Amino acid sequence: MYSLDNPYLHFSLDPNTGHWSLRPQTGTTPYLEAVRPGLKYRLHSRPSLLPNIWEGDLYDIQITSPESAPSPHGRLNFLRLTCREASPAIAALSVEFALPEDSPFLLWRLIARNESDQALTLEALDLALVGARFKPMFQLDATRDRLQLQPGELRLHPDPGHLAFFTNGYQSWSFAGALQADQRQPGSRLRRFSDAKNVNLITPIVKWNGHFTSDMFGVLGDRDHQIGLVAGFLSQGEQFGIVEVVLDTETPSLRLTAQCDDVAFSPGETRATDWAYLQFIALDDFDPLAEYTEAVARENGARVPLHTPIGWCSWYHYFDKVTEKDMTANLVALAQERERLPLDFVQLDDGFQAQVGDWFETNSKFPHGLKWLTEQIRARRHTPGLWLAPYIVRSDAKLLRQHPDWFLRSSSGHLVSAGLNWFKWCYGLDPTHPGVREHTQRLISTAVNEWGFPYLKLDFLYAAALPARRYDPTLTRAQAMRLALKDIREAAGPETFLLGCGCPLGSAVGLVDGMRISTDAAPNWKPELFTPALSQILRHEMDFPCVHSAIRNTINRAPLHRRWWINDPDCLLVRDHDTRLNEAEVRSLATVIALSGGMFLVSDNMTRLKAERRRYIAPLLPVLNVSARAPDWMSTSMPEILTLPLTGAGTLGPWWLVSLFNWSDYSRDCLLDLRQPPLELDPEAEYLVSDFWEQRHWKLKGSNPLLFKAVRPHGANLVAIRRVTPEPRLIASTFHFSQGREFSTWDVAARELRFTIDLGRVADGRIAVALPGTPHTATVENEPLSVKDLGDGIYSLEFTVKRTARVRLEW
Ligand code: 9PG
Repeated sequence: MYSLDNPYLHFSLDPNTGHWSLRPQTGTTPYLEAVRPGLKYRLHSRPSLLPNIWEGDLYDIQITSPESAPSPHGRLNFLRLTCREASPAIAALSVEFALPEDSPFLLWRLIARNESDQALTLEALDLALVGARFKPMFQLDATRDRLQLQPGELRLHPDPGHLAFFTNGYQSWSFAGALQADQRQPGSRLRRFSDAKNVNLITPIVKWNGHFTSDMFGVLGDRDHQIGLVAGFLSQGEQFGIVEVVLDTETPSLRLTAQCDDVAFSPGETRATDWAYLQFIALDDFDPLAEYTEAVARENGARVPLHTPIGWCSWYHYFDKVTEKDMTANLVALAQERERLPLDFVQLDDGFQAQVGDWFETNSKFPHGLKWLTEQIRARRHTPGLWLAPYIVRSDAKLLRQHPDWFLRSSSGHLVSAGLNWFKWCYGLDPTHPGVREHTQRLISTAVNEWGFPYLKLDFLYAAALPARRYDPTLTRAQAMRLALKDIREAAGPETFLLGCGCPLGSAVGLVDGMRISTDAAPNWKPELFTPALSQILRHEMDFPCVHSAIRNTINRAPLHRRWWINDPDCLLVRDHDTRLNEAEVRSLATVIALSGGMFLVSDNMTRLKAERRRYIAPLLPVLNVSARAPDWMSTSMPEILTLPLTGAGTLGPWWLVSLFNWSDYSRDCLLDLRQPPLELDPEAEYLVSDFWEQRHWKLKGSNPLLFKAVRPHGANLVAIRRVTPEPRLIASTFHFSQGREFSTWDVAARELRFTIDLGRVADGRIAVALPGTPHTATVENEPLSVKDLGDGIYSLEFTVKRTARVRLEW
């Protein structure tokens, strides 16, 4: 046996079979045993024949002695395996295994070589096959006898509990969340119209209960024992990487595949995969995906700007009807209010262009053009942003007539569908075509340098990666997607804020600054289209615009935030006109967006927004840079709990922000046991709970559950929970949803409390503090401040913060 060890993991490689195993240094489970690689290819001359499938029967095995080398993940220790198919060998494989010296994960990749003198096409490289469901039919030994091959085994616990799988959808809008063993992978009824957008078209459609696929990474979990396995890829530069699991027995089956898209594979050529990743985790860790998401960030040199964009977007109120006048009217409203509502970016979305594809011309609704618009925006001290969809073209665009050779086509020469969008068929541009590359780069640099946009929302990016025949036939879809994004970044320059949207996630790490990680929001809770009957048909569409699906992905993809990029949870809609969202739903959306710590764009008509609804915008600013976690992330795709531990100035912290949601269609009680992870409150201690939206507070013993009676359907609560201590302390604040992060100083002396609130905006509000005595002096910015005695040693202070406010209390 050859092995690699670090403080966490023991990896072993069997020199007789070439199969490998991974287990923890301590304990007998979880483990993977006898894991095999696999390869699928075709003879180029006979593309219609079934592919040759080589699954783990390895010959001429050679293993190099361990080597070590530095990497972004610390020093790595390597083992290399080389092997062949049974003779006559057409393909040869090497597998490189790398165990970091001091991190709890395994990395490995495959390098395939065409050993024959025939042209091949490569379909897939399987990085791992393990478990009964991915057992090969049979293998041939060197004398061509049929032998039974060991299927290998994946076991999370000796006595397995309920299994679940966290799936990450292909692109921004695609479903992400946990699925249980008795559920099916969510599918769509709109297949022909929507699959090109929302799913990786090469991934087989799985139909049984407990059979799931995921893009880039997935998490297999045993919920009863809170043990999980993260399986995925560090990058998507070479191929799109897929995780497939079957949870139908106590030992689940796992396959990791790098999709090679039938690219040409000539004699003597080699092709490597991206690095695959495995890690055992505790599902009830506060941040169980930290290690994996950070490794991906390091591998790709992720861009994470310090400042999160805050702004306004035209789409979710005006949609494609937006006019130049709507833009200027909202700009005036925003500029007038910027003291109280500092929404910096003014982002024009879809609706200005002559056609999707014909970007260099505006339509009649924008008579002054885009340069004029950015000048207007800048004149009012706002920052302009623009929506573009550079790789998708609507069937009625001029570009299709002008450059039919720029488009992705099937092997029979037909245009490849990019799905039905805006009720028209759309097609994808070939990002490997020199004409397309020149055109796209000119578009991006025109938008940045001529029109003057330092912020671009780049949408429908998946259209560059559709399965098709490409100008450069040697590139996989993943390589073409990466090329497309690199061209965009190069043309935009390093300073431009690029927001990816409709984009395969793993492809964009290191190239975009922000990424839409959610399904589109909409002014409705569940999917709606034209008529109640049609809406009913769409009710179970997981990737169709609606607030419910936007919330689901925003919660489930929180671990990517500020690691791969800044997460964009999509826009906040708070209006009470032109919407079917009720106030409970608005409150839930506002709460989830605020707790995501991500980008913050409002998409209402700002000239008509009522004061009662502004309370769902202003107190959410400034945004937190951290995101809350759902402790129930593996039990349901719609987590009902969000928790976020915070610290503050002086003795203000630590405290927890907790949100409980009622996603059901009926009002019901919401309850949380505070003794459980991640809060683990002291059952003997006393805590103060302060409800932000309802503006009330109460005391609670750690042994009592947090309980909200009769929460409205689709409704939310948001509370701060702090331990009761004898010193002067904060009870509640209406200035900021975090109830504490707005304080930049908090200094307690013998008979005095001084604090500073830093909001970066003007706000009227109220705070409650507990003090050991009644204050005789109270000032804000050296002006007298009136204090209201609420009893029980609690005092309420009402004042205006003009960006900052220094308060002093003496008793
Ligand atoms: C602009 C919008 C917004 C939005 C994007 C994206 O027809 N369709 O199927 C369709 C799907 C998604 C979609 C638009 C249309 O949304 O996510 O924020 O920019 O484009 O058209």
